[in-house]
Amino acid sequence: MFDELLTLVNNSILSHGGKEIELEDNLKEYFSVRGNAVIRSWLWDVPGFRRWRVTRMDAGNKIQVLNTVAYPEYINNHPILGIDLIWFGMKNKLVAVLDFQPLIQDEEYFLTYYQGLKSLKTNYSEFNSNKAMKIYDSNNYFSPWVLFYSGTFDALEISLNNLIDKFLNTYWHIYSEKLDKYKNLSHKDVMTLHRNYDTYSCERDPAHGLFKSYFGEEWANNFLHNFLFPLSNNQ
Ligand code: BLA
Repeated sequence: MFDELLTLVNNSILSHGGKEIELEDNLKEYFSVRGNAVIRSWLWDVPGFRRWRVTRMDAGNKIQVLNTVAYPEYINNHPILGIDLIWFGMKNKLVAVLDFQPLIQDEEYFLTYYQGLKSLKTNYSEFNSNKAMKIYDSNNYFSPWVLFYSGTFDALEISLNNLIDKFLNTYWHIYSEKLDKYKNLSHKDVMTLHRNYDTYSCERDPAHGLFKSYFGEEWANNFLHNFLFPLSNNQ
């Protein structure tokens, strides 16, 4: 169900100079023991970024996932791009979260990098889930303009393809703009904040149980620590 979106994301990366990095076989594609699910991942080397990963899980009418995270180079204190789309077939429930994940919660940082996201959000009132985050802390690595939908897939009135396309373009725009960059975060600060992001995300990742149940504990642990959040220090 997210195949078109996957193509859209990967094509967007390619059109910005992305080069695919070869992954070991069991990360690239892995089937569940019972053969009822497959998880595929891509790792990209993109100018301006130190790491860009994409994951697509297909468990038929049970679960569908598309997840991507882009980490800018350390010399670049731009927000981290994060997209998490999960569809639970039994409940026909869609959780869709898109954000420019801020390295810090600071007014000036927001003024520098969030004008685009702020105006995009005004056109997507459905992505304004007033459900408080339960697993994550909305004040840590989430922006005030996070696009957050939680509801049935059928109730969604907009096209996810259009939204993702606009969202990615808005993010690329930060790179092309000659805006006065935020000055108060050094290369070293960014390194620490990326490390904290991975540790924090790894500790809370609600997908760990899901991966464990489909692909086994050993594979799930390896995937979490060595692919999703390699800088996390809770190995
Ligand atoms: C929620 N994300 C979830 C949930 C799952 C995943 C299973 C719980 C949904 C529910 O039961 O309602 C799935 N998370 C994944 C998958 C991966 C993952 C498949 O990391 C990895 C392949 N999550 C992100 C990113 C963002 C994010 C990049 O990985 C930011 C845009 C956000 N996911 C996010 C949020 C929630 C969520 C905000 C809601 C959880 C809450 O209420 O705190």
